[in-house]
Amino acid sequence: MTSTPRRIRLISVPYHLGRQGSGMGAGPARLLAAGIEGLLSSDGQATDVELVELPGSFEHEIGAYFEVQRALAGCVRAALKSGDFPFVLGGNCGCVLGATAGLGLGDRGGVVWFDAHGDLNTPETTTSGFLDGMPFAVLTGHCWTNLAASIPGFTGLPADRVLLSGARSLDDGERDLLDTCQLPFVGPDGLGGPGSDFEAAVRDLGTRVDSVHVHIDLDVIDVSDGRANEFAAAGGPPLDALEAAVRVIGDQAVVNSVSLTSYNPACDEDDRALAAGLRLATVLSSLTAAH
Ligand SMILES: [Mn+2]
Repeated sequence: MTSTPRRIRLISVPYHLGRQGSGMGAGPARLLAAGIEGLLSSDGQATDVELVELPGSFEHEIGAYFEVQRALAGCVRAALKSGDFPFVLGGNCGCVLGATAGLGLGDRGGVVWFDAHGDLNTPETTTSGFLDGMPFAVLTGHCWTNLAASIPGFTGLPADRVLLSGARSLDDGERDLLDTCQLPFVGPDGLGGPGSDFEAAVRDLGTRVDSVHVHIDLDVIDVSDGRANEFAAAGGPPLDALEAAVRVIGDQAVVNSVSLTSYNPACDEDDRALAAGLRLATVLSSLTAAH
């Protein structure tokens, strides 16, 4: 689908587990310093940068994690009101919660989620206690329901309106949840452009949704293409296949917003994950056309 590019609102969310600039929370600033804004503007598309900041001081990790999402939801809503396309540069995957809440996905909005992991743990299944191993389970209404409801505009999505893509590092509890709720899933080998399993899955998703939020956890890239964060995993898709998959979404669906998250510069000694992130950001920016 082609049409006029929209002005991009680059929303930087430099938080990880409620702490500013810590670990993956340093990712957005690194991507900005590497020139992501200029890159997105290079095809003549105007780009604005906005920073999400938490009011007050850090008290509780879980509370702050959701407070970041409440602030992000407000920024996304404001961007849409101005007619801009929300492009979230997030510390971690929790940003999908704030982004989709700000959009107000209603009855016909969906999410395409790229990640090496499932992010489908719950407080009952996690063995590590890692809160950012749970946001996909939160999005689909399986846990933290009170806190999720505190994000203005948040509604849990039924499993048939999401697509998990590229995941290969799933805990037993996450596999159980994936199976029980029959959440649509394409593994790393199925990613690609026209004719791929991924394209078929996006087309199928398109029968149930009118528009999608596209989320990329940068650790979806194979570790041989760069170490995006401390959870980087082997067995990922070739970068070309990943790029082709992101492009094919634009052929099959209206993209309402995007998020690129979970880049920890401290893990990326040779800056190759950074380069992959910038490459994927450019592909994501090609999905911003107004339909
Ligand atoms: Mn993730």
